[in-house]
Amino acid sequence: MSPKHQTCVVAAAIVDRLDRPARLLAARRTAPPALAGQWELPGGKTEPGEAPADALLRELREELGVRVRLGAQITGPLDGHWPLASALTLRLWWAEIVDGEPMPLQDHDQIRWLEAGRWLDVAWIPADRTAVSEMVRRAGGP
Ligand code: DCP
Repeated sequence: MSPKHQTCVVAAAIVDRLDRPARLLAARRTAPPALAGQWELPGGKTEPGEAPADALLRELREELGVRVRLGAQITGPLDGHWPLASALTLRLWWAEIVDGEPMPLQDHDQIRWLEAGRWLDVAWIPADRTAVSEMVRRAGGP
């Protein structure tokens, strides 16, 4: 399989504004049982042949009903990716909503805007907690 056909997981740190993020969107998963009730940065897997950024735009449209503009990638320690519990890794981007009001349409039963200083206030999936902690640290935030 060529690398471009390899599945990766993509997700977005959706914030109120890319140039000065204050609020961060968290979404609570409904499945699988091991992850249900935990919060994540919304996203999902790329489909065969799909570019990661395109997959992310599709997932956010399907799961939350929004169209977003992607900002910079938020780089993790594994060649820019973040480790997941599975063999897959996560690629993460900053994003800002350009159309639509986010709603939990599939895979989630709740979404929540976390105010500045409260980005760690939900029960994040451990991989996401690592990334969000690092985002807060890099921003010099609380
Ligand atoms: N994941 C994560 N943190 C995120 C997004 C995803 O830890 N911010 C993990 C959870 C899953 C895996 O990545 O173990 C794949 O994510 P999804 O189940 O959301 O992806 P899909 O919905 O695309 O998968 P499928 O097509 O298998 O339903």
